[in-house]
Amino acid sequence: MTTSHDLGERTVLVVIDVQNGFAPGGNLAVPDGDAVVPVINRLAPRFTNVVLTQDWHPPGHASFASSHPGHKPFETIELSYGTQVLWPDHCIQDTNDAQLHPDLRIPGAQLVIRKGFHPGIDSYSAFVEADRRTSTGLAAYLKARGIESVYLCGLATDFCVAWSALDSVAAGFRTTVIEDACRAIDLGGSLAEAWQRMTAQGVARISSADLG
Ligand code: VGL
Ligand code: ZN
Repeated sequence: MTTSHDLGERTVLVVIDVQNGFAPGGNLAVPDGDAVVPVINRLAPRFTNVVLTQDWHPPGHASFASSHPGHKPFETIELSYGTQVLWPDHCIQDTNDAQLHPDLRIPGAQLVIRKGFHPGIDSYSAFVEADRRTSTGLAAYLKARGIESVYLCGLATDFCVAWSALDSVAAGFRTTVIEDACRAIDLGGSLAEAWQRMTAQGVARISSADLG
């Protein structure tokens, strides 16, 4: 890609859910999830603005299979707001599983946005929760700071990164996903589907090498 990338004041890097729970040994381990850490550690200092997200569920959260007797992780069910994939218990507030990965080094990160804390609503997106109404406040925060362009990386490409990217476009930000700084869960073709949807909505797909 020959486009030039301005990583300055009007741009933010949003680092999605780089937490123990999504790394090897975590409760919802993403294959090779910890491989994003060194890539993101190199990228982050190049951006003027960096924001992190943290999946932050209360015990008994509606997205947990354990909250729905007779259901198992990775099945889907219908909740009031639509279809929900059921997950193993993960990223429970204030547990080790919910902590940011210990090797993540982003001292300059300006905001940690926690999501998924409403007991009955999941939130893959950093912007709008799964009921598609409840805002996390992130778009308003970024707009208040004059941000126009959002770069995304982290875990997992096909869930929290993709949903965040789609909502970023919908909120009016120029939106780019840094593919090699992400890893996917890939449930039943979800990764290919996520890229199709992102590309169709105008999300740019780059590699960290494209940033020069
Ligand atoms: C995520 C499933 C459940 C993610 C979070 O970070 O992609 N996926 N909670
Ligand atoms: Zn979650």
